[in-house]
Amino acid sequence: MIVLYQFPRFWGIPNPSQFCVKIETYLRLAQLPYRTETAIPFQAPLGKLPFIVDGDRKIGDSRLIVEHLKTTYGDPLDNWLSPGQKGIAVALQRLLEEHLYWVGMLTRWDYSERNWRVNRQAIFGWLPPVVRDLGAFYYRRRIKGQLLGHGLGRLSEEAAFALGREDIDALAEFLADKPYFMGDRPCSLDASAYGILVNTLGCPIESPLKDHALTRTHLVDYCRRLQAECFPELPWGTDSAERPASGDAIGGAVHAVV
Ligand SMILES: N[C@@H](CCC(=O)N[C@@H](CS)C(=O)NCC(=O)O)C(=O)O
Repeated sequence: MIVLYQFPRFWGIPNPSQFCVKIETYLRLAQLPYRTETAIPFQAPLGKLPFIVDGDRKIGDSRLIVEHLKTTYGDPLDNWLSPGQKGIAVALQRLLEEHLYWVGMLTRWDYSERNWRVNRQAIFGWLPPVVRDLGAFYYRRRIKGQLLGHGLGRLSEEAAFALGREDIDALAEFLADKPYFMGDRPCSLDASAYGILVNTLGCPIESPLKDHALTRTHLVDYCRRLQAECFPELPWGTDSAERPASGDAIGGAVHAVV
């Protein structure tokens, strides 16, 4: 069985990591049985979560994981897209994962001390005290360095959030009144979009980015619908800055498709 290694659930959403939500959503949309294990990035083959173990293969990076799943188990999510639609889906995925994601990282790791405390509790709170404190110190410095490397961390907060609002508006306009990003059926882009968006507008990290996303109500409805379809065990709107989500908070859980 596929084993998905990720942070524990928190905040009433599938995961505080956007890319972990993406892979768990993909597995559920594609109806692939899997189980989860908690992990820290240090254990991952590429130093980042999520990663999966499938038989004798250990694979990191959500894009490579999806590629492996498609090659090994078929491509029920994207096989109906035309080449042009596939191109648009890749472009939007890059907007989400390579740009909007970083605006979200800014809100968690560098924007306000209150958000940092909330983020710290979600990402490191489940670890033993010494590992927790060292991990939080090390990774905060590391992520701030990544933000500088990306370039977004060099902008004023005002400029960075203006770019983030543009991303949100582009997504909202493209989604319009469709149930899923590419039409009437979900595709792998929806796994990515839900992962980033629910971690923007559905978690207790407060920022001008979240405030703006909440004004695009059909994006909120979209996240609510995806969560109800893919994670019915997580009722919408029960997010809390303090407590893990119900279900497999720490340890492993099996999700079998029947
Ligand atoms: N491109 C990677 C990004 C994964 C990623 O950035 N994961 C974060 C958690 S959301 C992480 O583990 N960061 C730790 C680090 O960068 O040191 C993917 O698609 O999987």
